[in-house]
Order: sequence, then C-alpha cells, then structure tokens
Amino acid sequence: MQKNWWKESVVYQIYPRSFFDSNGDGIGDIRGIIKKLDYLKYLGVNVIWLSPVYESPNDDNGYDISNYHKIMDEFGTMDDLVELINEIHARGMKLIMDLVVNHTSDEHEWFQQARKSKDNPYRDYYIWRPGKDGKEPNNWRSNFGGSAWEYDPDTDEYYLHLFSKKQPDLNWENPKLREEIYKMMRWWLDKGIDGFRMDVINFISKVPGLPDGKIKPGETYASGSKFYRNGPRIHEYLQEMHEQVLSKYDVMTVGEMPGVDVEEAKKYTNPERKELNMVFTFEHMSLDSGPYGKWDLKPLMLTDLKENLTKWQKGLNGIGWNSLYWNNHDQPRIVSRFGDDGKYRVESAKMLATCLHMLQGTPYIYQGEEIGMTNIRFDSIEDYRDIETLNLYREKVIVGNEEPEQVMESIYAKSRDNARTPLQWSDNPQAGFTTGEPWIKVNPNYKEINAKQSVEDPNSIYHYYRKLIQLRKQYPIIVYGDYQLLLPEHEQIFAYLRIYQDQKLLVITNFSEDNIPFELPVDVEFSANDLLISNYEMNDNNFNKFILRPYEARVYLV
Ligand code: TEU
Ligand code: CA
Repeated sequence: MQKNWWKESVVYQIYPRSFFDSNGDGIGDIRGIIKKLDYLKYLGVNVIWLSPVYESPNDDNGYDISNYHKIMDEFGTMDDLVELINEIHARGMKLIMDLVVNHTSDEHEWFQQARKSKDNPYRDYYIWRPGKDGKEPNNWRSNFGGSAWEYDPDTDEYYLHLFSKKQPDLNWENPKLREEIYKMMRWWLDKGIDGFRMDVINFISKVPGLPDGKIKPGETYASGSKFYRNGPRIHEYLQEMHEQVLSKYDVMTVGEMPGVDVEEAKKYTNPERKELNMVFTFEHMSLDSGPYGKWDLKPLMLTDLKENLTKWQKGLNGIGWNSLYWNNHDQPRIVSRFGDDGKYRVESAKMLATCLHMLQGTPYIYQGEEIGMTNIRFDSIEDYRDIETLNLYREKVIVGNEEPEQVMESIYAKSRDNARTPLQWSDNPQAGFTTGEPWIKVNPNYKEINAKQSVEDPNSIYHYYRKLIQLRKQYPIIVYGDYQLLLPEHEQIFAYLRIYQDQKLLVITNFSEDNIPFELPVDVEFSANDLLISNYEMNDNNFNKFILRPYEARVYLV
C-alpha cells in the first residue's frame, strides 16, 4: 500500500467558538488557539482541522460564510490566522481548514448581487426556480426543517437552501462559479495551509429537473436527498477541482459526506481517480436512530456497529482510505452515547478510543474528547444555541404541539450543542474557558472533568490518548495492517485482529458494564509481554481465556 503522511497522521478538530477565549468576550478565538497549541503538541496530534473562521453572520456558527477571504471579527484578524499557521508549522504540525462551498451565506456579495435581478451576472451562481402552482418549486425538506426553498419577492422566484434559508446553495453547474471556488482554494493554499475538510461536498451536484421526493405519511415535505447526494456530476467536479487545485500542492483532503456508502467512497478515495484522500461516512453515526432520522432514538446494537465498521475496513482496504471518528461538532459526545458517562466514564472513554484508534484509517479527535467530556442537559430550551435544535423545538413543540418532555429527550441525546459547550480547561469559573460570560453555558461537571486535571493525572483519558497516538507513530501495523473481525455475533465484545507482514495486533474491547468471559477464537499465542496498552491493571496471566472487566480494553502485539 502507498504510504502517505496523511495516512499516518492523527487529526484534532477545533471548533473555535468553544475552544478558548483569549479576550473575555465569551467567544473562543484564534489567539486563544495559539495559546493552547502546546497542549495539542503534547497530546501528539499532527494535524489540526479548524472549523470555519471566515466572516459570517453566524446563522449556523460560521458554516454560513459571507466572505471567504476575511476572518470573522469575533475570532480575530487575518494576521492572527497567519500567526496561527506559523505557530502550528513551528511545532511540526499541519493545519487544514473547513471549505464550505455547497452554499454561502445570503449575506455573501455573490448572493446580494444575485438577488437583485434575474439578469444579474451573479444570478446563476445560485439555484433559482419559479414557483409551481403558487407553491415551492419542489417538495424537498431543508436539513434544518421546513421547505428547502425560500421565496424572493423582488424577483418573484425561489432559491434553494438545503440548510437554513440564510445558506443558499451554490450552482455548481455554472463553470464560472467553479472557477471562483478553485481560485479561492488556491489563495488559501498559497497562504500555507495544508488542506481542506470539505463540508457536505457530496451535495454539490443536483439531479437536473430537481424532482420531487416521496412524502412520508404525516409529513409536509419529503427528503430530496436521493436527488442531491452523490449526484450525477459529483465525480466530474471533484476531478476538476483536483486538476485545477489539489494536484498542485501536497495537501490532505477529507470530504464530509452524509449518505456516502462504501461503493461510492471507493470512487471518492481511490488515488487513481484523483478526487479526495478520504471521506467522513455517517453510517456508523446513524445506527442509534430509527426510520424517522436522528431524533428518532433507538439503542445501539453492538453487532450493527461491528458489521458496519467491518464493512468499511474491508471495503476500502488497499483501494481507498478511511477516516475514523466518534465525535465532531455535529455529534453527541461518544462517552455519553456508546459508553457510560457516569460510573465508568474514564474506563469507557478509553475503551472507545482504543476501539477506534486501532482501526485502519486516519483518526480524528474532537476537542474535549481527549478528556472525556460528556453531553449536556440544559433545563430550558432557552439555553440552546444550535439552529437545528431550535428549529426542531419550534416545529415539534410550538407549532406541532408535541410533548416538550419527549422532544427534550431527543435533544438531550442528539443535539449538536452536546458537542459545543466550552472546552473545560480547569475548575476555575466558566471552566477556565473565558473570564466573561460564555456564548453557551459550560457543562457544570467541569469541576471534575477538565484538562488541567487530565494533564496532571497520569492515569487520565488524556494520557491514554497520548499513548494511543504514540503507538500509531511507532507501529506501521496500526496504520497499514489488514483487518479481521473476531466474534462477529457477540453483543458485548468488539474484538479484531490487524495483520501486517509477520505481525499481528489483537484488539479486545468490552462495550458493556458487565464482566464478560472472553475466549480467543483464533490461534494466536500471546503473553503478558505482548501487551501494548490497556485501560486496566493487568493481574492475570491466562491469555487465551479471561474475564473482561467493565469497558475493559486490551491491545496485544505479537
Ligand atoms: O453538516 C452536514 C450535515 O448534514 C449534518 O452534519 C447536519 O449538520 C446534522 O447532522 C443534521 O442532523 C455540515 C456541518 O458539519 C454542519 O455543522 C453544518 O451545519 C452543515 O454542514 C451545513 O453547512
Ligand atoms: Ca474572544
């Protein structure tokens, strides 16, 4: 297999608003990130992915960009950003930036022009359609609720927005628009950044005619996702982007792709096709949802998770490349989701980290994951900030008259704000995140769960992540080895082998709070000396048969 630096890297995602506030206005900022770079260097990560810091009215916390060439005032200046790039590079790390080009903000100059008149030169940068029988041009639902179309009275047409109405979709059919995007990408790469995380990049090509979707019983709008995910020209666009931009630099790219499956992912990530290095799949993040989507809660079956991750491990092996993640700014905290955020918080956070970091692919750590931060339960909807959560509450409770308690249960489990409470730096007021009033409340558990504690305690989750990262740097088998699932039917144990040259790596994890007997189903001889890492003290010497303790994880190399 081809060796690449981005295959051997571990990425740390920063959501700047919630990372560290350097000036007491309650909002994390670029100077705050610079102050904490040594914390990240010590953790051992090689790449930082920075969520959007561009100028934005913040309808969707920066994922609605009004100027790609400017930095949001709240976050600092372009000089700060250049300093950040330099400080990251000075520590031997790299920086990838978020590229949000499925849509812009409605306050972007292009859209301001486009909405002026039907013959404005920028009109065709966006997707406009006349109404149908006095209604929207089609029945698609926006990913944030309601119709995906907004009527513009001045020009008597609707524009498409797959997210909020302040995020109009760009028209990638227009070659001039594409050229502008590529130019902007080169401008950033010339500033010295090391790549891009591409926001919903598999949404940029829509099926011509924008056909109606099927409406589910009891719903007003349909999912149009069939007609805009992995659309007809997507591979052509990405290959063009590769030729025009990416091929000219030594960069790393990861495409965020809701609805991507293994077969499509092979196309996106096969280096021969010259598209992207890797994608973010959503499949393993939807196994605890029912047929009505993310808010429709369903307990996770471990066998589903194993089957899914195994399909990806095997499917991309030797063809494309995986990214590995449990968390990001859109997902609930993994220790609250697939682990135990009470009694076994530390054990289960380490177990989950082990399970993920020993797989083939590039691991991503989301800020706070390395100290085992947990979900938040705000008593009042007033304390939530996320547009998706607030829209849901309005749609279900205020308009739909559903029971608030039930809707709040979904919000507690799945709201994106679970990931967005400020990073807990210390047990000082406001978790040491700010000296002011934070833009979103801190999780009250910061007195126990914080970075200061985790850095000082050698048995902490932070030090465990450090060790996992070290191991990955040390042993190529962790990066490049083949994968083989063990005990596929087991509902508590996730165990697998990695195989590389004459080595075998054995990973055993217990996803339950029970003591579970384990018996090795394959013929591998290993002993106490082969242990690479574990989240418990080892006190037995019986190696092919033993009892796994609650959320225990062990990794052996033979
Ligand atoms: O997210 C894309 C996306 O479809 C989901 O992550 C979505 O936000 C959520 O799961 C809906 O339930 C990307 C960004 O990561 C997200 O923060 C943005 O809001 C979104 O695109 C629009 O730019
Ligand atoms: Ca600030």
